[in-house]
Amino acid sequence: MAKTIYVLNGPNLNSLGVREPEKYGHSTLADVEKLCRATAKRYGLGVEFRQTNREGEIVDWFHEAKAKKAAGIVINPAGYSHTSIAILDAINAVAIPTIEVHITNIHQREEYRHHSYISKGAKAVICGFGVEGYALAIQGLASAIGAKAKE
Ligand code: CA2
Repeated sequence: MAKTIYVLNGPNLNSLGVREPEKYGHSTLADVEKLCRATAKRYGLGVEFRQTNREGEIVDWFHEAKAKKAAGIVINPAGYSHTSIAILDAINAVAIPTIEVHITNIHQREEYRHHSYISKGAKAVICGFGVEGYALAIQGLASAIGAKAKE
């Protein structure tokens, strides 16, 4: 059976491509989902793609991913990156390789965005490549879990 990865998106990312395109670009979250599915397919991976505005729901999804034996997780925790010890605890609790993605380069932005609690538990962090960062995260995750690209 095909391995599955979870792609989790935090608060306000439902506005992607609709508001503040000068900051976050013109791709919508539906476009990001298509990009993730197409990238994962190249490695024979299935995708569970989710977005929520609720912190606890993200924590629940980590435990669901564990219960369903997900092979990896890509997460853009959005604003919770800078506040959430609960999501960091969930990453550590489930011990599934997790890649943190940010569309923007958070280090070029306001001081309060420079620190992410999530990074401490993430296998790798990608930021500043726009939504292409999701595809890069899936490629890196595929390599880390030994999923080979199909010809
Ligand atoms: O660069 C990223 O991907 C962020 O995770 C985006 C978060 C921000 O809080 C992080 O510091 C960096 C914000 C997500 C909100 O997304 C919006 C998209 C379009 C319009 C408004 C918000």
